[in-house]
Amino acid sequence: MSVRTLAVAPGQGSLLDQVDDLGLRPLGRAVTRRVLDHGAWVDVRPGWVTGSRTLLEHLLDAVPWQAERRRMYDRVVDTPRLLRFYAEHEPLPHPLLVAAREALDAHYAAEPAAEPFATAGLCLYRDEHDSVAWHGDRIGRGATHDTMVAIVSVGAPRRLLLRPRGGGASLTLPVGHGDLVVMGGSCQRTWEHAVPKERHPTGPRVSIQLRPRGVR
Ligand SMILES: O=C(O)CCC(=O)C(=O)O
Repeated sequence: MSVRTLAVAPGQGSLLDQVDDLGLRPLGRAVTRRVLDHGAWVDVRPGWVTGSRTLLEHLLDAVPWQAERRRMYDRVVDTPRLLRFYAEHEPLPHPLLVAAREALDAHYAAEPAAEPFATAGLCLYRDEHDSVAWHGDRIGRGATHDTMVAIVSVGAPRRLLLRPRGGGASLTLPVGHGDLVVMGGSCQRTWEHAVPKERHPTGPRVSIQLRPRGVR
């Protein structure tokens, strides 16, 4: 599916997106952790990818985006975003994603639930109408074991919401322009996350989710 019509409007990126070369800033102490209830945690590293507008434009063009269809009652409908899943050992669509995966493996090597990040799920939110509903990544081991899911965002900022699975106040993380969020501990089974639709016009955002083997 071509998404060439989603070209990024001039001035749409942040200033940093436009002036910096494509690259990765250090992780280290720039990563801040928020400890959540029930053994979950979330790490944030704003602006991890520099020059992320270049990466956005490349991914919009080079990734063979696919629409996914879901049954809803008696109808089959398109899910409101485009997707492409890269299995373990499948070449990734840009070398920066390989560098990001290696940097994350090194940074999180000492975590109790450390495992190499193996797969990459890419999602394209074309505009403010695209979204993903509340869910945890509970296909596979995320349903029973602590794990980590790293999300790198390029393009227009959206809101990533997290809430305890049984209900409770949600927290909101802005994600776009090269930001990194890592959900860890029990987050996939005790918390849910969502990217809601927005009311105001929003440009494209690509979310790159890196997961260990057997987590989806
Ligand atoms: O857009 C995001 O960053 C979240 C995507 C997500 O939760 C998923 O695809 O499972």
